[in-house]
Amino acid sequence: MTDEDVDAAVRRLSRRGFATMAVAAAAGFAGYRWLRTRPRVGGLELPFRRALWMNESIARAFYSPDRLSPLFRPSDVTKARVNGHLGLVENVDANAWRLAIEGAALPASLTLEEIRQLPVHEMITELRCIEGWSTIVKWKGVRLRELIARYPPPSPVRYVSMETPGRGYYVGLDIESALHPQSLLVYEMNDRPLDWHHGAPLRLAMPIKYGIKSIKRIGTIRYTDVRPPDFWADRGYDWYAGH
Ligand SMILES: Nc1nc2c(c(=O)[nH]1)N[C@H]1C(S)=C(S)[C@@H](COP(=O)(O)O)O[C@H]1N2
Ligand SMILES: [Mo]
Repeated sequence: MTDEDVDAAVRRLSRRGFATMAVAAAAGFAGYRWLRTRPRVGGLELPFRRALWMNESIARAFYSPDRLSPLFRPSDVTKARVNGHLGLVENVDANAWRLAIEGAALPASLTLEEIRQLPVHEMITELRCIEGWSTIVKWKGVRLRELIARYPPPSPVRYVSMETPGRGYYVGLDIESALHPQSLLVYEMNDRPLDWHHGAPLRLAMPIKYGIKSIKRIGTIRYTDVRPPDFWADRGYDWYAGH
């Protein structure tokens, strides 16, 4: 698919979006009341949830492992910002921590040292929060696809889920996005080891998706064929969350 095809498709969609708005406006308050009384799926009325599902199918059709999130220069790096402490703890003992990989052909429990032995990848990318702000961050770690290749599932799977120890925060990822070359398991941020606010000892950085998916303090990675629940999707946000 060329950029022109994408542009044309987006134009068609925004026309369709405009038409929907016009109908909604004409329907007025009755329509609004109808919408608000629809059954809810994941904290969201069904018609809205359907719109997110449609967005997802379009985003997935346009997905390509070659489509990279923009890269930045070291001088572009901004002051880090902290957002969200769900599932985090202040006193992290990196020596006691393990990364569990569940659903793998051979179950694995890795130390931080073992993860640091894997091929290192660095990138300077944008962390975009759905709240509307963004930062430019230098990340260092190992590609998720490298870890998946070394500890693969027994047969191909459609999803990967990740959660903090204790499951205070959890995300669900489609396998295509998990295998994207810019999906990185990170142990250093802006040339320093991660601190606990940013998810020590290991977090995800996934610039092809909104910040909600970049889970901090990963405890478990699990392969599954069933779409995994996701903390913010359970509270009304988009499950796919690509941008
Ligand atoms: N464990 C955990 N991971 C999390 C969150 C959280 O609350 N808990 N918040 C998410 C959100 S909404 C964003 S925008 C990013 C922010 O990452 P930062 O604090 O390193 O800027 O982390 C994501 N990962
Ligand atoms: Mo966010």
